[in-house]
Amino acid sequence: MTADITALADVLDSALVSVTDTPSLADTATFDLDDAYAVQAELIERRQARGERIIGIKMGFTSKAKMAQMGVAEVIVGRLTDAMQVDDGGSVDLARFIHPRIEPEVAYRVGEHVDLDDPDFDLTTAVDAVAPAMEIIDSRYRDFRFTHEDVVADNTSAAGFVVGKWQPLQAVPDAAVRITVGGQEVTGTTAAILGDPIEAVREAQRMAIKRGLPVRPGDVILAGAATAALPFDGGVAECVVEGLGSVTVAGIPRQP
Ligand code: OOG
Ligand code: MG
Repeated sequence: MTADITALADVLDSALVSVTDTPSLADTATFDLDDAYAVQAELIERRQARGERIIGIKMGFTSKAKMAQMGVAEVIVGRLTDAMQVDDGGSVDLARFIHPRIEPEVAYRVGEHVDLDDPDFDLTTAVDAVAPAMEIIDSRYRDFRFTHEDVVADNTSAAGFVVGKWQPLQAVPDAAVRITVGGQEVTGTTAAILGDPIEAVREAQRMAIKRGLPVRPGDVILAGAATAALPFDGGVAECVVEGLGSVTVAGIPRQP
């Protein structure tokens, strides 16, 4: 039997809109990775119908720390919309989320020339800026418990992100990374991201072509977290990437 893409998208879209978790889809439905990307595409269409704009893509599970924390060992790709973006130094109402976590990211910006249809095109030479960033992830699944297919269907837990000041493109193959929030701190290195976060851009190109995701001038590409994510229950979260500077966001705690 083929998976009912619309029915699976219904479950995840209502979890998103009602800010209520849902059990893993894989508990009760059979669907493969192609189905999962089809569910993700349908969810994105619904967001667009509600007025959101696609402004980039995000890579996931590009580091061993993330793979180990979440139990998925495959690289995944999801989409970023304008409604997810929070200004650097800005604040975000955590009541928007079910059980938000925050993680350090490296962001790349796509330059003017991009053509995924050209076989000689190389996205790593088309990015023109790099910045420290953070991602707020908010799995729609209960207790962040999901399979590889589940998390792809759920647009890779994408919920929010903040990009620091864009810097002229420079290599950051082994830059120290630190994220602090709510008295907790995690440190790591950008080398944890596929050996060098620019490799996540190469992977983004490969997966965007395979999954038919557009990549346009000005788009943001998140390379994937170098460390495990931290709970984001309120207060200021800060991420510092050596050589790139810092980025902050304040979380307004949910009212009891
Ligand atoms: C899935 C999202 C993974 C990353 O940076 O590895 C991700 C999750 O952890 O819920 O964004
Ligand atoms: Mg991430």
